[in-house]
Amino acid sequence: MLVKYKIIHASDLHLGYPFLYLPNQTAQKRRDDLKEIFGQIIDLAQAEDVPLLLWAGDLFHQDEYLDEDLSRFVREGFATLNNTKVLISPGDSDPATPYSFYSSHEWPANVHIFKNGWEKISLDDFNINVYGYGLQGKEEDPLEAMKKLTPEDPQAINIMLIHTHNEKNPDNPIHPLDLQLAGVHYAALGHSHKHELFKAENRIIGSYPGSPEPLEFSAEGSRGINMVTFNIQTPQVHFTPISRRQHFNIELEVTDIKSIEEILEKIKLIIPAEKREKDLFKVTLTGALDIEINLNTEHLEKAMANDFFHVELQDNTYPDYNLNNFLKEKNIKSAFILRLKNLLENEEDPRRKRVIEKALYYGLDAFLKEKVKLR
Ligand SMILES: [Mn+2]
Repeated sequence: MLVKYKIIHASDLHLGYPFLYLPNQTAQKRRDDLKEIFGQIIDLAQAEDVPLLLWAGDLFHQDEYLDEDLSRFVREGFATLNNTKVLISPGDSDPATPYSFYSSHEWPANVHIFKNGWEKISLDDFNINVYGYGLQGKEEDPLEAMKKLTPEDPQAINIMLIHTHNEKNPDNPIHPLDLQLAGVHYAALGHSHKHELFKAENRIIGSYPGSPEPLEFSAEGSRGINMVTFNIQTPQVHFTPISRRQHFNIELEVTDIKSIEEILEKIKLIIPAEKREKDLFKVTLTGALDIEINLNTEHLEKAMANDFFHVELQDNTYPDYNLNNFLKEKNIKSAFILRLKNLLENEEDPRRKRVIEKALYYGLDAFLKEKVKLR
């Protein structure tokens, strides 16, 4: 008989994340968002009556201190899942050290935390074996651990649960071959904050669900968790968006803009009101800025603060000086411009180019305004 069921595969919520790039109050709201997302995952597990909730590490972000309330909140949440076995493989942000929540707190009976090398948990009713491996410190190499895994029962659905952080080789990506060699039907992975599917011969063999809520500006788009079903031993992965807010990086070209007010208007025009109140925006101003405009990003951010959940500005503009006109003058100013233009043309490194560009405009500020505006 074919039993129809779904399992949840989630990872990298990073509860307690500091959000250091945000003002304190906003950072606190974001930490509350993470708790809310945790609650949503619990609700989903209940609504879908999942027999398994797999957590592939970095549930907590416990770098500096342990928040007892957060631990209680999570344990109470898991305890409400009467029909669900919760399996956790700790990650590099929440390794199962002797002082971690995982080792020092009492967890509900339906929760199992992997922290002793490879362990197997079987769900006999569903013919599922989950092989889990938890990180206990930051020095372990999950890839090496994978090589030691040998699933015992080829008739069962064999799942591997692991957080793939690799201290010695942080950029070493997981290769589908690594997963194939592990000999499992589905690798429930954690660590990458971006959703990713791994396939071999057109079959899904593993996946990163990614972080269910974006943590950084580089994480654009909606984020979520995996709902996994099995057709005998073949997994089907349904990525389920769940994130509360999104990050947007927006560029605004200011070349034809005549005032600060116009910049504000343009930003509001690009970003609809409902998104302003909800999402997080980084607006990068580019192009030639009218030299009459006195741009102070901090003031501008304050002027917009009431209309936005979070907005920050990056000033990448350059002053709209007419260099060709200056060059006609044949004086110390034109000699300065000529010298720096020369340096610019001969420089290949984009970072050094930007430094020379800045020097050029700082110099011109000094010549023309007798005051240098840092940018
Ligand atoms: Mn991680």
